[in-house]
Amino acid sequence: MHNRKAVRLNHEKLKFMKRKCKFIKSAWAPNEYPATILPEVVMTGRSNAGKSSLINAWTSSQLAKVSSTPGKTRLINFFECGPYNLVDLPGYGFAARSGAEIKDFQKIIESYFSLRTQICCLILVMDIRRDWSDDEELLRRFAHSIQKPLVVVASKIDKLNQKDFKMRQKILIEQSRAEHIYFISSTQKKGLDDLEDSVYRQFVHPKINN
Ligand SMILES: Nc1nc2c(ncn2[C@@H]2O[C@H](COP(=O)(O)OP(=O)(O)OP(=O)(O)O)[C@@H](O)[C@H]2O)c(=O)[nH]1
Ligand SMILES: [Mg+2]
Repeated sequence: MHNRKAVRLNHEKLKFMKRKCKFIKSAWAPNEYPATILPEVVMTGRSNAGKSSLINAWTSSQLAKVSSTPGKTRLINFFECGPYNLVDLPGYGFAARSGAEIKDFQKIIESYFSLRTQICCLILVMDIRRDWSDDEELLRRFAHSIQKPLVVVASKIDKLNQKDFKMRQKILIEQSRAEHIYFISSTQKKGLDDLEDSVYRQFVHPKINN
């Protein structure tokens, strides 16, 4: 059992340490992964969903490359964020990629998930305006099969007015059946503190203390 005060103090310390977030490296093959055993919080989701933007908002930096053209992130990018790493993956569902390229991406992502034992949770980023699709369902089942918690993050809430936001929020909660779901805007830095706080307390901290 964790002492609540200790967790809180630890998290205050984390917030301080977060200022020192840094890019570690990009990797493709497993032998290129950084040699660290820090717990890893992994961003997954469709291309253009806002994974890299979330990393930038999370780390208050411009460390991750962002683009309005889908398919910007092409390697596995590792960022050190105090006592844990944030990992940015290439997105799926990007139609302009060739069949061979899609297979290559699947292979590197599968290798990462099967070899990286310190993964503490998967964050599934999706645009709040999109419906839960077969791809998201596959990812949900996959996370379950490798026994990793899945946190759904609906991004770009700044694109909706209050009425549409409420409607989409309700729909996504129903469609995803997610135990953990957050609604954020990376550009307006909304909902981030709550997300980081929960991910840290529920998934990172227990792993550090194991
Ligand atoms: N308005 C708004 N735009 C956002 C937000 N998050 C991301 N975007 C925009 O969405 C586009 C895609 O963002 P990225 O962060 O590059 O998306 P990604 O999921 O990393 O995409 P890939 O690297 O292709 O997998 C960019 O034009 C971002 O500026 C947000 O919260 N609000
Ligand atoms: Mg990206």
